[in-house]
Amino acid sequence: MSAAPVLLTGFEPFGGESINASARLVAALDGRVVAGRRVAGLILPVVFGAAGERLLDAINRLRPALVICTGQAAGRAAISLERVALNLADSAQPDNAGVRLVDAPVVPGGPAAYWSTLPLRPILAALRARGLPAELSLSAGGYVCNHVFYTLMHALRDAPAVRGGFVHLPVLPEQAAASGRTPPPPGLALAATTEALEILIATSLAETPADA
Ligand code: PCA
Repeated sequence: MSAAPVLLTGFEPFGGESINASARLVAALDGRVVAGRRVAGLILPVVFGAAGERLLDAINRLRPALVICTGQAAGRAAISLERVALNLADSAQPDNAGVRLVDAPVVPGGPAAYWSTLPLRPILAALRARGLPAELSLSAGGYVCNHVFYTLMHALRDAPAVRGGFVHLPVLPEQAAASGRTPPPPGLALAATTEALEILIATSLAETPADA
């Protein structure tokens, strides 16, 4: 039997854009072998509820050893390692199905929050050692990314051997240039985010106990 894969997710474009940096990242890494495990890429809809359902389907089907979800956060200058998933959907922006949620739980009756189970400090150190811009982040926001992050951590709550977490990415340089904003948002090249995710996956697998 081949080793359990790494599940890597990104999102379709949203907010009127034609590109999502996280989808490009997933396309670049899908099928690659990192630290002995195949990366299985999955693009999620930017839709409350449906995104989480697609993620859970993939987890049940693939039985991954590690799950990393990614999304784009325009305005961030560094690869943001999200620390905490909140049981809250609250956003000014409607999702791609036109739904806007305010003060809504992700899982009714669920705990207020879950911590990421990725080894964030070793990942941060490894990324910085390679000259890649990275930071710890205290909030994944109240939109679909946090919704997916909470759905993931809730699903993994009884599977301590499977680490999971969420990473926000800056936009790509071409998105920054096309934004029309002055000043443009900071951009980070696909080559850099791809290398960063390989490091993140390898570090997460290396920090997982062998008997897990
Ligand atoms: N970013 C959004 C949702 C999809 C994405 O790539 C967010 O930060 O919630």
